[in-house]
Amino acid sequence: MRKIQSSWWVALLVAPASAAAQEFNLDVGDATTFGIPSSAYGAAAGQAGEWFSLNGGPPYAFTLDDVHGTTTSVVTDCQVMGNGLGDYSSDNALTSGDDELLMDDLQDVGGVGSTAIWTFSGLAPGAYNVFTYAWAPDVATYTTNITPGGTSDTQVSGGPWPGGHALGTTYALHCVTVDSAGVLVLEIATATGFGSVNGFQLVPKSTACGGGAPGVAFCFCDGGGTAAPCGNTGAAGNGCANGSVSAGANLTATGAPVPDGLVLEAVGLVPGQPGLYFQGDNEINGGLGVTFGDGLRCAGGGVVRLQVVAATTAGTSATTVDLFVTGGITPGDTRSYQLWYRDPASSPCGTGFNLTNGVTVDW
Ligand SMILES: [Ca+2]
Ligand SMILES: [Ca+2]
Ligand SMILES: [Ca+2]
Repeated sequence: MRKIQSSWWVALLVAPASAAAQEFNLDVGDATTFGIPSSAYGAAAGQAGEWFSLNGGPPYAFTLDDVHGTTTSVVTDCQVMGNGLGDYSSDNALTSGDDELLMDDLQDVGGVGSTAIWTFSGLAPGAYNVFTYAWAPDVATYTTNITPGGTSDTQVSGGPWPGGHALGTTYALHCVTVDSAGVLVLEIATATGFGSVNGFQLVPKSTACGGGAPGVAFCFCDGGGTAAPCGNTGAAGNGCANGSVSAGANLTATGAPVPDGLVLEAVGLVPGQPGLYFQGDNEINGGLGVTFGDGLRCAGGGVVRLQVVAATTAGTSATTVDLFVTGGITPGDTRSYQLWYRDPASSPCGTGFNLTNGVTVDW
């Protein structure tokens, strides 16, 4: 059971100032027991800076300070439909430190059927990564749905404490484009038990949501960089020639990097043979790669094995895992990708394996 912990507030009007900086760290449902996190705390977004307290229950009407501690002209409002309550806190036994200060206090959205409509007004137009913390410290089965206004992009969040922030468990992540009206709306609805809103982070993006090419290809075995291991040069833009495709295999990235829409796709593989999609922190040898098996290894450093996928009879494959989660990505990271694949019967150089070109993605 939950109950209201602190009374409603009347917002204090603060003089508006700069509209330039639009990075916000917001702690919702602040209780005396669990104050705001330290300014060193970046949470899931990796965005350190001042945390601003949104407390007192609906309508949570405040004029926000940004992460630099500067008062902005951005104001918040929260309207609740259903049996929504107010501030609530519960000391989850597994949370501590700054995680606890953000997550162990929250807005109780209410029982199933209740929705909290959060509105942020006065934002600078542009694309934002919006982190909505929605996790119940008291009951692991409680879950919350988060949907940006005017969209059907609902994400669910909740579950046992994962030991740190995890997409889909402690938070939802949406890329939202704010137009010239400067308004961001989030509809936060109870999915099971009681819904929770622990806080928000708004992180401006330098690129549009889902716009542009999500990855940049590099490290080609086409004679323009590191030489093919045994004269098995591939076509322009591809990896080295394999036993099935003399042009070599090609890797591309499609979809939106954030939150979780990115897919890696390869063509020109040896039909039916498995390949390992992997991630590295760096482009090797200045992006030219080094000889490895029948091909060039292009991505390296902090290697993460993402997924093993068998090529189709047409010599194609694609990832199906969530690359954001599997790769342990924080928005703003740059990572390089490549596919290592088997060529056991027809390997031109006799090593039995080969690789695609590399692709680098700015998340
Ligand atoms: Ca707090
Ligand atoms: Ca705790
Ligand atoms: Ca909180």
